[in-house]
Amino acid sequence: MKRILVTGSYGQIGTELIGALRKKYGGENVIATGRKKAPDILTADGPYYRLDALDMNDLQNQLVDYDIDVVIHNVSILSGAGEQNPQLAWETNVQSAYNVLEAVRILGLNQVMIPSSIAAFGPSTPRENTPNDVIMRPTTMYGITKVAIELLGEYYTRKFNVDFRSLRYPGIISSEALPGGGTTDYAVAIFYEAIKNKRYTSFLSKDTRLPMMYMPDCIKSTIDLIEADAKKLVHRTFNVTAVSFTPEELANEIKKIIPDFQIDYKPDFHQAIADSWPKSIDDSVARKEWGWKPDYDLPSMTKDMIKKLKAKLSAPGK
Ligand code: AKB
Repeated sequence: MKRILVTGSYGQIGTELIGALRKKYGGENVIATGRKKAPDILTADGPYYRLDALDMNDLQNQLVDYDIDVVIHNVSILSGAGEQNPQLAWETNVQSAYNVLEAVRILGLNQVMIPSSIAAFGPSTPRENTPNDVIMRPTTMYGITKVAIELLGEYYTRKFNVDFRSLRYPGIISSEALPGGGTTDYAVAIFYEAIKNKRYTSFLSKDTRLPMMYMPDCIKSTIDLIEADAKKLVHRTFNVTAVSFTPEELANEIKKIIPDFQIDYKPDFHQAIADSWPKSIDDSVARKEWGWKPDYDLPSMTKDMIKKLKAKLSAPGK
């Protein structure tokens, strides 16, 4: 049985990952942490601790007190927010990841998982079917921090035998917690607006193709990688994806369920970020080394997302 501490747990991924981890490993064995006061969903069936991952003393104390084996370090400033405040993005993303890696090394913990992103690629990377091992020269601060974290984690594996693992998440679509400050966030906001107002203005142009994944696949990939046999891992950082689509294609899929939905396009500063990222991802290395396979495509994701969000938004008080 593992005891897992998750940082940044009230974010888009953490909010749903905590529930899935608690179901699998038991509520008491999954410690949700974050700087803010916990939302109810994170305190219902397990511990929550207010932790700033930049506070190395507190971080190490909690890892010892809770007798942790595995850390999932989800703290991150995303791409759009990172361009608004690059200094904060560097400090938050890289310094906290360094603290976590150091704490895992010093305390001899079993494993650390720190997500990366398709943002780790840049304009000189091939944009179609981007391979796992390829030139990476990102032009956003967020992307630069993700490359730094990948390299740092792999260094800790080579040099100190730390079991570091990382997934390059594409855009994640989910109905529980909103993402904040990302470039792929449009693919979540569009669903809220389609249900509430039947119209949406996209900050990306209609033909901007990006790799994406539905939350159940995101959670599955995360748990599958944590559980993967270390002996089978040749790599430590993995491309993962499920689908690639444009805002126009997503809008057309939504229109099949909400026929009077309308979309228009007003690209803003996010467009340049998206234009520097892959359009589609080759995740064959993850498939080969630990059996990755997504469950959702664009139609099945759209159907499930609208069903879940309609139920959520019609609940009392929403
Ligand atoms: C973002 O848009 O910044 C993130 C990401 C792709 O890592 N969702």
